[in-house]
Amino acid sequence: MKERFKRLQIKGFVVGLLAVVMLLVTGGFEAEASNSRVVDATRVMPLEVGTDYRIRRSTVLEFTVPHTGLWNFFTHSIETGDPILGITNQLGWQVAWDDDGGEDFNSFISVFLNEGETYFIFAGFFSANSGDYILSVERVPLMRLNPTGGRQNVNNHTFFEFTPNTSGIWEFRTSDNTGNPYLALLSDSGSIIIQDDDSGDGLNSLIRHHLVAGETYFIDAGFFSGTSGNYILSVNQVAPTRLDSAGGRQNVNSRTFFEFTPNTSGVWEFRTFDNIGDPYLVLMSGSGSIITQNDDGGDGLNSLIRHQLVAGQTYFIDARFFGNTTGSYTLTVSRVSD
Ligand SMILES: [Ca+2]
Ligand SMILES: [Ca+2]
Ligand SMILES: [Ca+2]
Repeated sequence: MKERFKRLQIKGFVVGLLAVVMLLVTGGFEAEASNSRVVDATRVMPLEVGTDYRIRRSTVLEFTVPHTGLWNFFTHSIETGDPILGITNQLGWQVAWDDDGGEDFNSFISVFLNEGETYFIFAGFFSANSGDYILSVERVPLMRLNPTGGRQNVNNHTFFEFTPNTSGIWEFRTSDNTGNPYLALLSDSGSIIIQDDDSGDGLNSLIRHHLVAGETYFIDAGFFSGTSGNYILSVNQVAPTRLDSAGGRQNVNSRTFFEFTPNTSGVWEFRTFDNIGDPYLVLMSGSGSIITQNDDGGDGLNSLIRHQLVAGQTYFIDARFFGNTTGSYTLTVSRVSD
């Protein structure tokens, strides 16, 4: 297993290096579209959706992403040889690579890409310069979640698109699992907002986050480290815990969203103490944008936020722990003199 991993790592490096070198020399490699389009072998040719590319020599193709989402690059119909695929971005950094992720010796890459960005696809052969197979690309259809939330069965790695109908705290929870669920929440540009492995019951995942109505998010519903299984994904808006408008104290035993509408304008203090673990506080406006956040401004690992608040306006306090850690603490909210 270790030997195999080592071999894969070396192959991955070689694929990346080859792709960069081939980009530097740009051209001289031959790809032939099976739909008999004339190919200019002196250029990096574009890779297009809906076209099969017959690869007979190591080739670099240029792919400009037509829609944000999950894309599959895969080889099939091998006549001879052992396909390998690599993807590099415009800076030459390797994004993904694969040797035998498909059936038999075929390569299979599934990767989240953003609209308008350009990538270079290296289609080659393991320990050989030639062979004969077909390369194709397809967009994985995104499942659209109901804007009011709901339940979905997840039987394999699935990307959901979610545009909530109301702003607030939304919860993504897995249950009834076989295997080890893993969830990630992504922005519409594909960057990870937050991810979680086991914050739910047992191996289940649980994410709570403030989402904005009308904005698009992606949920990467998968399994830990490429394992498989199935589970139910539940998406619900959850009511934040309401703090007294005059302040007070609260026990925090897991990540909690508080809603706070101060009764007087002025500087308010949010302070953690009696901590187990590493508290982390985030103060947000009523629309969910971050006003300020603090990790260790209090005693030891405790958090401390002082900020000018306006009477009658709603704020959220995301009372959590550093990173994905857990613990408990007491949170006090009080008006302090200027
Ligand atoms: Ca292969
Ligand atoms: Ca898990
Ligand atoms: Ca801290």
